Amino acid sequence: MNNVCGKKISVIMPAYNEASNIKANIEETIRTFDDFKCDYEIIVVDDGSNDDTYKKVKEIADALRKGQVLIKRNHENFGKGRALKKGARYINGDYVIFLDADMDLHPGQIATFFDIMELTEADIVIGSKLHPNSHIQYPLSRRIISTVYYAMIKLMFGLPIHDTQTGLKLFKAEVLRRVMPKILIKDFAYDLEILANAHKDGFKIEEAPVILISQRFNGRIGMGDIWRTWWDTLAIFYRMYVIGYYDKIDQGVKNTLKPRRSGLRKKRDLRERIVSLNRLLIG
Ligand SMILES: Nc1nc2c(ncn2[C@@H]2O[C@H](COP(=O)(O)OP(=O)(O)O)[C@@H](O)[C@H]2O)c(=O)[nH]1
Ligand SMILES: [Mg+2]
Repeated sequence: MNNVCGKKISVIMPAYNEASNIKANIEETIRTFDDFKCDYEIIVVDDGSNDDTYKKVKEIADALRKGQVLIKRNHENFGKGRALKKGARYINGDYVIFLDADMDLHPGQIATFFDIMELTEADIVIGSKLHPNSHIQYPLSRRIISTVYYAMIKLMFGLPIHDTQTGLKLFKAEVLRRVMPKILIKDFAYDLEILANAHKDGFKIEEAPVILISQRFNGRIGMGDIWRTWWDTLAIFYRMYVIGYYDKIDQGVKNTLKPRRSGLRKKRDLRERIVSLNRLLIG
């Protein structure tokens, strides 16, 4: 972690109806990053909450030094993906952290993420509930659904990861500057859209263990959400390998950023994915 402390960290915190805990959670995040002795900013995106989330964050932001906590707001609830995309427009840091506002995942864990980034020379380190060293209460049903889903993702996108959805992630800022303008999905599978594009663009992704304190397993995620995630996953595949949508956006954006290894070749990649899918579906 010491090696990054000359650099600036931007924390993007999407928040939807978090009024009851947001103040304490931001204060805890501030304490954590003060302890790291790094330069940081916290960008809270209030995602059209219908409680006092915005008001509470504004009070904290106004009481602190300018720029330490920024509050941005969607006037309607557009979903977490869109909230993250909005937050990414305001980053000033060299590193960017996605941190859920509900603090199920304590931000102190990010020190390990930075260590993994340094050791493995990764561009992105994502928290993974399925990492062997993770401490979580994860119901067996969710574990099975996740395992099947990530096997599919490996086949479809070649993504070498076991969990896209955990709400603690670390990026080098250039990854997001390149990838976020391409993101279309607002509420389901936006993490996959970000990571699949980063992987395709040649950025290296590693996983980190997480300690998850409590999660609303049965609260906000239902069967409908699982189907929507699956449809969104197919839509990402279609845009990436069938119509080449993301490549077109790349060509349209004047981009000076160069990923470290060249992106996967589209045709060869598509062929490989289709062969693996056929093998899976037909046997
Ligand atoms: N569910 C949900 N969460 C949102 C939305 N926009 C922002 N968030 C924030 O995203 C984070 C994760 O939400 P949560 O429901 O806890 O999801 P989970 O931890 O993946 O089960 C929380 O900090 C929410 O406040 C949204 O539209 N829906
Ligand atoms: Mg949560």
